[in-house]
Parts: sequence; C-alpha cells; structure tokens
Amino acid sequence: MRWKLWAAAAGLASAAAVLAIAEVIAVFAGASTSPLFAVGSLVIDLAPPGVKDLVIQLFGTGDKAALLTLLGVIVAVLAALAGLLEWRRTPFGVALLVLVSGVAVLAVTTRSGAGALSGLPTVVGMIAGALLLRMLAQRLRAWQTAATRTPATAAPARVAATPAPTTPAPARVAAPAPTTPAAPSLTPAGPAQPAAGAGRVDRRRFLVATGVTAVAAVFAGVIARSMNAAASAVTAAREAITLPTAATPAPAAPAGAELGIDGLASYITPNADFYRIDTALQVPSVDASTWSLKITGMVEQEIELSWNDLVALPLEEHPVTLACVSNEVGGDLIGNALWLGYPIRELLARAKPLAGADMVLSRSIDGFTAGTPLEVLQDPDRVGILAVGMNGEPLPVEHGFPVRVVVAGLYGYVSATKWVTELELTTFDESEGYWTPRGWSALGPVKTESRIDVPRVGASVAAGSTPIAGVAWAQHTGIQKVEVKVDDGPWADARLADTAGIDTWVQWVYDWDATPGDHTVSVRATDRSGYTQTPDEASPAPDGASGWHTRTLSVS
Ligand SMILES: Nc1nc2c(c(=O)[nH]1)N[C@H]1C(S)=C(S)[C@@H](COP(=O)(O)O)O[C@H]1N2
Ligand SMILES: [Mo]
Repeated sequence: MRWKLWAAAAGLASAAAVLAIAEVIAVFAGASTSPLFAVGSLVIDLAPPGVKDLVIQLFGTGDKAALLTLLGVIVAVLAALAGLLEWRRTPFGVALLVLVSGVAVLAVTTRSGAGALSGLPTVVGMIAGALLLRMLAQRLRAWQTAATRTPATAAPARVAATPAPTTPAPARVAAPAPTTPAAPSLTPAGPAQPAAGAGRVDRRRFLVATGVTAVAAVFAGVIARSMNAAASAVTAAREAITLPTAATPAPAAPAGAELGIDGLASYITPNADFYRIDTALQVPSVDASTWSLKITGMVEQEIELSWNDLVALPLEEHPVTLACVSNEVGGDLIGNALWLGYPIRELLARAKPLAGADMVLSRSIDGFTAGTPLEVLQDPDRVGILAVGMNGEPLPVEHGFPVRVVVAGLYGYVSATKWVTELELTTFDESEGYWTPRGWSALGPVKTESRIDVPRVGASVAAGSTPIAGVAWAQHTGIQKVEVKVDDGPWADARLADTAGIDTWVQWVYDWDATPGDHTVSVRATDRSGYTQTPDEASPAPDGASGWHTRTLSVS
C-alpha cells in the first residue's frame, strides 16, 4: 500500500511539473497559451447543452469554479494513475501522461486566435513531465528493491512495529563506531530503514526528487499562474473598453496616400504588424481602471490623472510615424499609426513647470524612462500626446495599454514611453532616460531617411517597366523630395504619394525601365528644411543610423 501511495505521489508531482512548466513558458509565450483554461474552455464548448444547463442549475454563478474543481479532481486521479502505472508497468504511465497532456495541447491549439506556437508551453511541459515520471518511477523501484532485499525488512510498511534491535546493522554507514553494532539508537528505525545502507540512499534519492519536483512545481506554477491570470484579465478589460471619439479628428488619410504597389509598406501600419521594441521580458499588465498618471518634480502644482479623467478630456487624433533609433538603414523598426490622445502640453500648463526645468522624464510601470525636452512638449505646433488609442482601438497591451506617450519627430527611446505612469519635470543635468547611460544620446531627433521596399530582396525582375518604390520620413519636418539613382546614372525624382501631414512617412515610386544585367539602385530624401540625406554611413548608436539605402538587383 505504501509503495502505491508513493507511486501515486510521483505521478502527481510529475503532472504538477507539466502544468507548472507550461504555465511558466506561457508567461513569455502569452497567457492564452496556458493549457489550464484552454482545457476548461474546450470542455465548456464540447459539453452538450443539457449538461451545461444542469451545471448552471446546480452551481449557479459558481459553475466555472465547479467545472475547474471537477477538472482538477479528474486530472489528479489520472496523474496518480499514471504514477501507479509507470511504477508497475513502465512505460504505460508515461503513455497516459502523454495522452492527457496531448488533449491539453489539442485544447490550446484549437482555441480561437491560437497561433503556431500556442502548443509549445504544453508540449515542453509534457516532455519534461514524462522524463520526470520515468525517473521518479525508476527511483521508487530502486528504493523498493533495496528495501525488500533483506528478509528482515521484507515488510517495510510494518517496520515501525518491528523492534529495531532485530536489525543490528549500523543505522549510519559512516558511523564511526562500527565495533558497537548494538549501540542503541535513539532514533527509532525509520519506516524505510532497511538493513543495507543502499536502501536509505535509494529512499532519499526518490524522496528528494519527488519533493523537489512537487515543491518547485507548486511554487513556480502558482507565481506563473497569477502572472498569466493578470495578463488575461488586462486583455479582457482592454476588450471591454470603448474609446471616446476624438473631439479633434485627424485629417483623413487621403486616398492618394496608398500607391497600391505590391510589397510596399502600407501607409497605415496595422497594429498586428507594428514593430515592437521594449525592455519588458513580460508585457506589463496595467488595468485602465486602476491606472493613474502623476505629474511631479519641478512643478508648481502636482497633478494626478485617472483613466476616467483622461478619456473625459477632449481627445485629439494624429497620424504619427514612430521610429526606433536602432533601425538600420533599410530596416523595419518603424511604423505609422493613427493615435488618439490628449496633448501633454495642456497638462503641463496645468502643472506649471518651474523655471530651470528642461526635461520631462516619463516613467513606465516597468521602470523604463525616457527624457524628452520640455520645450518640445510645450511647443504648440508639435504633436506630443498621452495616447490611449492606436488605429481606432485601445492601445494593444504590448504597445503600452492603457496609456503611452507619442511625440512626433523623436525616436521612441527618448519619447514614446509605454505603460506610462509618471511625468517628472527635471533637468538634463540632473536626470537621464533609460538608454542614455547605456551609450545612446540624451537627445534623439529622428533623422531624415528613406527606404526601398520593392523590388524585394531576391525578387526576379524582368526587363521592362518596373516600379522601384518605398517610404521616406522626416517626422515633424516633412519630406520634400525623394530621388533614385540607378548604377552611376543621375539622381532622378521619384513620385511622392499624398500624406495626412508632415508627421508621417510618405510612399514614393520611381518608374524604372529595367535593362538586363546587374544593377545597383539607391535612394535619398530631402526634407522640407532643405536637408538632403547624407551618404555618410553611421550605425544606429548613439543617435540613429544614416546613409543611403542601396539594393542590388539582377534583371533578366
Ligand atoms: N515602457 C517602455 N516603453 C518604451 C520602451 C521600453 O523599453 N519600455 N521602448 C521604447 C522604444 S526604444 C521604442 S522604439 C518604442 C517602440 O514602441 P512600440 O513597441 O509600440 O513600437 O517604445 C518606447 N517605449
Ligand atoms: Mo527604440
């Protein structure tokens, strides 16, 4: 009986490990990849209506808790059974564990919105759990074999009732007094105190492995689960939000903003395709209903603003292209979105910055900070907002839900703080943003740049009329002209699409008459201040890449 209980315990510990490992990986892969609730949802979806009604009738609003409890009991029974099976009839226990985990993999990967990697956490958990179960069962058998080898201890379960003196073997192999074998031990012979020392070692090997597995699984599993629960709660809260409409709508993106060329970046970047850069290992879970923003530091009047305060203000809408300072020439760490928010300028006017303040240090819930020049945020002609909406939706969680900063014309690292909770008025002498002590410039105005999108790298180009097209940007300044050069030819003007304003990128196209052979095409932009992109190549650090984007094409 005792061995059976230990075998069941090994099964339970292994199953706990499967769930805990899946839960921990789901912290990074996304809370929706956690198998726990996926299985629950699958059961709810598959349950016949009659059963659903019955459960609701019996448990009322506690129906979900009842379901989860029932599922928990079933999983625990199956886990114990897997332990018993693996101990008695290896590898059937592992097979059972894989089977049950397989159902969970099926549940996660068939949920609506499941991605290609949704099953990964459960699969990794399953493999680790199977290996653990095998190992624990092996150790249990080793212990059992050692314990039952000596006839005197043939019935380990009853050892406690057996007078210890009948087993005169030293309790401790390393005991320094082997000459006095009968030395009365004060510690009663433990239940698993076989004649041979090896039995004790085997016993310890099993108990430690099982104990460590169980404790680690419960500990890590509970922490990971609560993180995943918070993330799911925020996702649900976000989906429930309806944003107010803008008091000042954006200039509509003109029909002519989109050249309609295959392979060219679309004028507005869909949220799902928008590049994401941050230092957050796990996306912070901030609920709008508990969010608040403080304006602190060198101000006459500290201000605190809740989500309801913020969305009650007359919001503005602005199309702004956001770029990362780490974007290489030709890179894709840039995107254009329609942002809904409230001008920071207005809030600063309420807080009344003290003389001498020249930096607004925006601080995120995750500790990230960005140092933005105060005068930029006070400039009445500059878009600088606390954004709550992105392309008509609440900010996606990974893009800063519920509130982030967006400032036109500055790289993200010095302006675009996501999950923002504080604006501290300070000075560039006193303070620095997150990236400045890490080798990046304190100031980060966006550099005027242009990029070739088509023909794509490696595309086969046929001789004849071929569009060369891409995007160019100089946020807050605007693009004046884009030119293309083929081989050693002259710079030729590209045709510019329309834009909603100077804060966004612009599509451009050059109608090229491609001739057979290898060619090199380059692009350069001139902004409305009259500056033409330098050919001098600079890498992103410390203040943004520069140089002409060039692509080699072979035409046949
Ligand atoms: N909280 C927080 N905000 C942040 C960052 C960060 O690491 N943490 N990275 C910044 C950088 S470097 C960039 S380029 C932009 C990217 O914003 P996105 O991920 O929405 O594209 O966010 C900025 N805001
Ligand atoms: Mo960035």
